[in-house]
Amino acid sequence: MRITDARVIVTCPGRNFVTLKIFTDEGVTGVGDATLNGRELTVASYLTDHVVPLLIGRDPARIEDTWQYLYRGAYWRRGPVTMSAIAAVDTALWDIKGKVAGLPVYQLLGGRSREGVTVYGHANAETVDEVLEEVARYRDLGYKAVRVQTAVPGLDATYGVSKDKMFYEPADAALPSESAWSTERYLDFVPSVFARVREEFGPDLKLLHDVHHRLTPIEAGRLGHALEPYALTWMEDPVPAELQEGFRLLRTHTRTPIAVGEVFNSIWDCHTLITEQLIDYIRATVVHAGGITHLRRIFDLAALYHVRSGSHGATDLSPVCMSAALHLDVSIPNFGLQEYMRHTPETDEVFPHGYWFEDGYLHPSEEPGLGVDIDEELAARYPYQPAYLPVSRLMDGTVHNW
Ligand code: EZ4
Ligand code: CO
Repeated sequence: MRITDARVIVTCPGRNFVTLKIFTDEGVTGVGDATLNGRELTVASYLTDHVVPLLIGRDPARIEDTWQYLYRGAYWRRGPVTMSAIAAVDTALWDIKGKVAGLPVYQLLGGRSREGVTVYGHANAETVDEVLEEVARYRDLGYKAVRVQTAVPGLDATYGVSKDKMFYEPADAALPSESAWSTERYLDFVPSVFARVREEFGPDLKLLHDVHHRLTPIEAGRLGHALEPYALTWMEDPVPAELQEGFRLLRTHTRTPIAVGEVFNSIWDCHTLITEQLIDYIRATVVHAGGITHLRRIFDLAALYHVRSGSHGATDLSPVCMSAALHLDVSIPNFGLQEYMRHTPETDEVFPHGYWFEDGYLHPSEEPGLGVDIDEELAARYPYQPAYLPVSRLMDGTVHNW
């Protein structure tokens, strides 16, 4: 079997997505997600201009060889653009392999390790009273785990708080919007939110919170310590993670579990975090971390050090990425949790998929391959629209981490 063509499809059914579709001489096709929120067209160009010409004529069965060819062959290693492009190719090739074998991809990865994939939803609101209602809504839908984010009194906009409750979309402006940040107000307020939520919902519901890279290690240590009575499942991205050694300081100050890695693109971004047991959950994803092949390598390393998976699953990761993630989630031994932000009906229509939600669990499709496709005709009706993520500034105007 040979690859005959590969198309890069950019579409905006409510938000932008970049998708690679690979075609073969035997009519079997495969899809891969290549969406990099706010920088979408760079990956589209990387694929169209520099990767698609290398795919034509290759044997689609050689997944590992193609991965190494694109990674080593570029000479310039790692980075979100390169690794998202490689991820798209890798994901599409796993899809093809599954279809050729007549098996869902999770069977090729070793088969099921669990009955379903535990997912968490996002309860968010302006006030604590409202957020209690949101948490109740997720609990009533069957969710076993809920991320809780609220507005902070005195701040105009806070990460994770959305107008449309089910479809949070931070990339919302043709040019980046800006918001003001105060660490003092945030640290003062957040523990009181979790005190109320834990009191209302009891010990069983898993609670999570995303700090979104806003703190220093010692500030994060203080927050984690203050949250210990409320037994969070994780505190996410407490500090920017370029300085992996920085987590040693944070780790000595709190027993609140830590989840990091949604912006990581390779095993080298997290090898110190994992091998020194500085984190508890690794949040790398299929689309941004080199596809199923490389993400499985990260999860296997993590398994040796008691680190579990907690893959990113925001709306900017397409249903193609979610489909691929679920095949990994259901098969690996060290699965932890999977983030699940629902897509809009327009997005779901452009990407017909076979995964489904029931009673707090997502289930991968049983169809051969990944069980997802892109409707190219429908996709063409939603042209690309520039959309940027916001920028955050301190009260004195200094650029901070969004
Ligand atoms: O801000 O995916 O945990 N989820 C997140 C997301 C990220 C977006 C950025 O594109 O932090 O909401
Ligand atoms: Co996050």
